[in-house]
Amino acid sequence: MKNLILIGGGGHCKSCIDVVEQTNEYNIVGILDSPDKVGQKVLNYEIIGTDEDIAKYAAKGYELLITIGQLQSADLRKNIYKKVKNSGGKFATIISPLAYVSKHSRIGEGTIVMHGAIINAEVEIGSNCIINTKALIEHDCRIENNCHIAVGAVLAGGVTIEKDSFIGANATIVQYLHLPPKTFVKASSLVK
Ligand code: JB2
Repeated sequence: MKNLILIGGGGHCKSCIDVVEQTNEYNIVGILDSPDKVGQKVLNYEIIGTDEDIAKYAAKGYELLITIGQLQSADLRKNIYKKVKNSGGKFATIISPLAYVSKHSRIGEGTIVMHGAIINAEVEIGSNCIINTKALIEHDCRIENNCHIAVGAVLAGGVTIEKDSFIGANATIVQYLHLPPKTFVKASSLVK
């Protein structure tokens, strides 16, 4: 088992913990959050420090995963990503055993693919992304860094989502659309 530190101990963290536990690949050492939350627990895991401790755990060779969600802006996750990289930290890439991920796809570091997601052939997903529960990413899609594809969203074949974007729950993006950086798509939208 590899040691893992989670960064951010809110609602998204709970969903991430469930996915990490199902992989049977990681020992979750603890969570980093704000100073006032140190000592509290999220599910069975303790908040053991703050972002000031990232370098300490990176030096021990522990892997890290950002477990803060992303709705309006990617900035917080991007800043923490930089902090981990500057500390020489290694990101985990987490794939739920209950997801289907084509062997002909590529997934970047620090990205989590959650339960029930489907990632089809020739898909490329960047770093620091959330492919949330039951999202469907069809063939030949490209999702750049720091994107959140929320629960149940559907990307038809050949869609490109540029960096720092958010695709809301149950939204549908029709085939071969190319969406620019910082795109924000509201839940249940049909984008065509
Ligand atoms: O800079 C930070 C920081 N800022 C906020 N560093 C660290 N390590 N932690 C930080 N946090 C912590 O992130 C907050 O103290 C809080 O514990 C957590 C955010 O929790 P919250 O439940 O408010 O949001 P979330 O990002 O976990 O989940 C949102 O996004 C998900 C995608 C919710 O809207 C969920 O419902 C949604 N599924």
